[in-house]
Formats: sequence, structure tokens, C-alpha cells
Amino acid sequence: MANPLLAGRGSGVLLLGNEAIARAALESGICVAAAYPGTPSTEILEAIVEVAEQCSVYVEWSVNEKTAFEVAYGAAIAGLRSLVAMKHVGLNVASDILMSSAYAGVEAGFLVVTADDPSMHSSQNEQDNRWYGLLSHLPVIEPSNPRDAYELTKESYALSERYKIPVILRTTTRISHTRMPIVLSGEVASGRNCRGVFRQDLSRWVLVPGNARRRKLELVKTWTSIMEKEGKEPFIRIINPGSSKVIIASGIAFSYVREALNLLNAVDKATVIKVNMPVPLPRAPVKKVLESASEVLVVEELDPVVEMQVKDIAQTEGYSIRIRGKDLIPLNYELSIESVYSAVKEFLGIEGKTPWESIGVVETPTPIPPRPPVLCAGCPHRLTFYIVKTAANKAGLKNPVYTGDIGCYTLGYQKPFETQSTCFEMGGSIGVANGLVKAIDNPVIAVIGDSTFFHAGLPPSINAVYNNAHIIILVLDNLTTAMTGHQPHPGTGISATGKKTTRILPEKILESIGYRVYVINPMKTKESIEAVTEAFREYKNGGMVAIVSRMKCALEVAREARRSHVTLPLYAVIEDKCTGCMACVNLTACPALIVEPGAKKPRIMSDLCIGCGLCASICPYRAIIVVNNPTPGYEKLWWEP
Ligand SMILES: Cc1ncc(C[n+]2csc(CCOP(=O)(O)OP(=O)(O)O)c2C)c(N)n1
Repeated sequence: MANPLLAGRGSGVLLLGNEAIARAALESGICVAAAYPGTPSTEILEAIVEVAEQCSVYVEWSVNEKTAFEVAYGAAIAGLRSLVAMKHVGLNVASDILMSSAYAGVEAGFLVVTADDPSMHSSQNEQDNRWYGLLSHLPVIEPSNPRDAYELTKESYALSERYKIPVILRTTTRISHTRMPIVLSGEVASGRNCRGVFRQDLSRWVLVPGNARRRKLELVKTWTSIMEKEGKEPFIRIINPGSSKVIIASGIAFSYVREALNLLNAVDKATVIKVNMPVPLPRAPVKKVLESASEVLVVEELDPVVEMQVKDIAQTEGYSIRIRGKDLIPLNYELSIESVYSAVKEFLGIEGKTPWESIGVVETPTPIPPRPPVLCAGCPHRLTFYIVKTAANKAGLKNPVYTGDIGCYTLGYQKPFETQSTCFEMGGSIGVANGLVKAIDNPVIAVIGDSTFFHAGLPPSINAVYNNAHIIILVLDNLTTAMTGHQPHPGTGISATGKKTTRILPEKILESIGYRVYVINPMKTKESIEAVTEAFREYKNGGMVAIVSRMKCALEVAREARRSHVTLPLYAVIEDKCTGCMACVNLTACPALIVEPGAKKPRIMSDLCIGCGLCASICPYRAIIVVNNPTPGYEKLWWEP
């Protein structure tokens, strides 16, 4: 099937919000796109990667969001349109350059896409990144659905070039991950010559204090002009003007408001201001509507960013009208049609049952059984955790504290491993270990994934050696960024577009800093336990040690085995030999091992087992064996990127 990202003008295509942003950026003629993966933003770059060569776009997965930002910004100051995408917390990592880029500005359209995650479907917090607009004095554009995202992305490039500043596009999970039919209004150019020109201008590009002071005044002037001049379509729309009841909504909240008004048959009972640019909120059109309003309701997801600005306008203008918002609309988590419907109903003083009450929809009678997330069958992290715990006992490492990080391996916080006692942000495992070890007497083991190590693990690894923080670093190298969908990273030696590039090994970096590094293959369980035990003993004698556990993500191995017709080993429990001690079940927590109701012995589910062999190496009775004929040399799949 043809890629919808390359479809011609006038075609109707079904696009995910993130794909809509990618398509619009391509239509806008971007030459450079960079990102670090993170849900719900990842598909933006993934979509661009697919067509990058045809569209002459340089695309990369950078090591982290700060670098991705700098890559795209570097192109924008040389006059090439560019895009950087990240999840909301990624903007924290890139916030240093974000702030400075506002001062220096751009020479070509530059879009910073932040995909926020209200309700924290896959995040450690639910920060509202519209605040970054207020902090940096940069405009924030917020679409209400994927079609909006498509159109507003194109408008954002124009806005960025009108004012020569970066523009922040804020989406949320529901926008990024919803599909919508879109009729394409532009073409994607191919065969372009994407070369820029860097024009020297020390007063602009070198932010020493004297220059920064001047640029700050420029920035505030730009900010004020945007507020004054952009208070019109496409950044703000007044629907059904003239009503004394006013609802102001931005982002996904607008879609809920529209639906609620339709359900309430109340489309003509309120003036609605659809805010596509919540920061800075254009003052003039809001002021005009407020002049004749009796009461206002601001509906927005998460923080009262628009509400605060509306209240400021009303206060400054001396209007004594009641402005409601977070007293009726939840402050936390995603909004829903139910929550917005109730608020709008109350605001408009409409009586009666909700549609779902009148048709008698009640709570789901049979709740879905909770399914806590588990490490996949064959996950290398499971083997490593088992090895490390066993080795810690063998080496007499007393009560180690495992500082954790973000990735699939975070699941190690659960029983039976409990190899994560903290998890805050990327790189935090090693950073927090640096401080914890100064405060407590326990050994501290920092557990970090390979992608996370490259993202934010290097500075704290260096800090530990420099400042004598006696910690152990454990890098879980599964040769991919598994959690976000298997993007490559520097340790794979493969680029975003699948080309071979320089491979950078974590052990080489750690050795060069001063760690003695033990590289293990956790499939060789016994050997690995020996090596890690030795590492722990060395640590106890004062050594700075690190362990790199290398074995490919099981999902990737299974996929490659299917693709290359390789048969992996299949294990089974031999009933006669099995005593039912349950060591395999209790020590591995592998989802391929099940105990049927009433059964006394476990069984291996053949469609889940991919032959990592951990259970076989644990079984004290050798009751778990390979029962098929694996393809000779299959092990290579577990090792090579
Ligand atoms: C600042 C930031 N950027 C991105 C993410 C999304 N994210 C969570 S874990 C992770 C990387 C996980 O990869 P890795 O460290 O290799 O561990 P794996 O999942 O492969 O076990 C990413 C990109 C995040 N939580 N925070």
C-alpha cells in the first residue's frame, strides 16, 4: 500500500495525529527532523523516517532531547525549516536550549513538538508544557484533533518565520494517537537541495550578557506583537458570537465542549472561543467577547493556563464577571466527555438526565481483571536480575540498594527481583546513586538501560569517579530502545534510516572514565554469576566496577527468527523429573511458565517460550530441557545488533 505520507494533494487519508504533524511538516518543506523517542510523540519521527530519503529530509534519532533540539535548531539558524519532537518530559531535558533559542531566534521555520501525556499512560508525571511557552516567551499552538494538527502545523511554520522565533506545538495523547480522515491540501516536495547558509551575526548568535540583554527586549516585543496581531483565525475562532454565556476551550477540551453542546442541544446557548494559541492568549478578541459576557467557563486539560490569562484580561479591563474553570473542570488527569458534559450542563443551568443516564448505561458489570505489566518471556532483563541477585548473595554484598531508571527494566521493581528501589527520570539511577551512597552504608547499584545510559547516564558516571561516589553501574544492554518501540541508539551502530554507522560501546566509555567493566552474556547464566560475583568482590575491596549485560531484546529476536526462518530452542518441563518445587516459577516470574488450576507442576507455554533457557538453568532437578531442533548458530540472533 502506498505510504499516505506521500499521497498527492486532494487525497483523503486516514492519519494518526502524529502522522498528520509529520505530513504537514513535510509539506512545509522541512529539511531536518530530529527526536528522541518517548510516548506519545514517537510516531512523528518514525513517520518521517519512512519517507526521509524520498523527501530529501535529514532525519535522526538523537541521543537525547537536548541534542535533538540542537540538531534541528542548528538547521533553523542556517535557514532550513526543521522539526524536533519529544514527549513532555523531554522538554525538561531540552529546556536549556529552548530558553536561549527564544532569545536568538531562527532564520527559517522551526517547530518544537511536545506531546504531553495527561493521565500518565506511559509517563512519570503529567506536566502541562504550555507553561514552557510562558517561561520562554514562545507561542504555543494546540490542536483539538488530528486534522487541526495537520493544519496548525503548517500555520506554525508560517508563524515561526513571520516572527523568526521557534514555535511550540503541544499535543496530548488523545490527539497524537487518534486517527482521523484528512483531505490533503498540499504536496510533499522531493529531490530538493537542502543546503542552508549560516550568516555570521555575533550580536545575535553569541548570547553573552550584553547581547542577551538586547535580545530579551526584542523577544518581549515579538511576544507582544504576536499577542496583538495573531488574535484571529487560525489561532483563535469565535463561534456563535453574542451570547452572554461564554465558553473558552483549547486543545482536546474544545472537542469535548463541542460534543457536550451538541448532546445538550445547546449549541446556540453559548459563545465559544476556540483557542488554538493558548500562549500567549490573544487579548483583543477575548476582551471583546468578555465585554458583553455575564459568565465565562474556561475548559482545558490539566493546568489553568488559559484561565489564568482570561482572568488577567478581565481584571485588567475592570470587568466584574464570574470566570469559572478549575472549580468545575478537573485539574488532574485527562478530561472526558462525561466530565466536560457535566461542567457545561451546570454552567448553562440545564436540567435533566445525561444521555447515558437516560439510556441506562451503568458501570461495566464484570470488571476486566487487572493485568500487571510483566517482563516478556525471554526478556534479557529477567536473566540479568536473577544473575545479579544471585551474585550479590554469593559475594556477600549486604543489603544493596538498587537505584533504578526508566525503561522496560523498571518492571524489575516487582517481586521476585526487586532490583529497582527508585525510578524518577532518565539517568536518575546513576545520579541518585551518587548521592545515596554518600548518605547510607549500603552498597548502591545503579541499574540503567542502554538507551538511557547514552541519553543521560554519562555525566553521572563521570561524576561518580570524579567525586569518589563508590557505586556499581549495571548497564542492561538489550541492543535497542525497547520500551518505546525498538528505536536504534549509538550502541547499535545503526542509524534512524537503518544505515550502518559507528557503534559506540558502553564498556569502552566506562573503561575510559576509570571503571573496571565486566561484560556478561546473561544466557550463559553460570559464567555470568561468576563474573558478577567477582565484580562485587572487587567493589567490596574499593574498586570502581561496572557491569554491562548484553543480550538482545526477546521481541526483536523472535521477529528476526521469524523473518530469517531460524528455529529457536523450545523448552518443556519433563513431568517425571519435575518435583513441583516451583523454583522455576518463583525465581523467574516468566509468563511462559504456568501452573494450571489444581496442577502440582508447572508447564511451559510453547507459543510464548522463545528459548532463553533461564528456567532450565535454575531447575535443581534438570527437569526442563530443549524439546525441538533449534537451527545451529541461532545464538547469534541474541547478540548481534
Ligand atoms: C526525558 C525522557 N525522554 C523519553 C522518555 C521515554 N522513555 C522511557 S524509557 C526510554 C528508553 C528505554 O530504553 P532503554 O534504556 O534501552 O531500556 P529498555 O526499554 O530497552 O529496557 C524512553 C525513551 C522518558 N521517560 N523521559
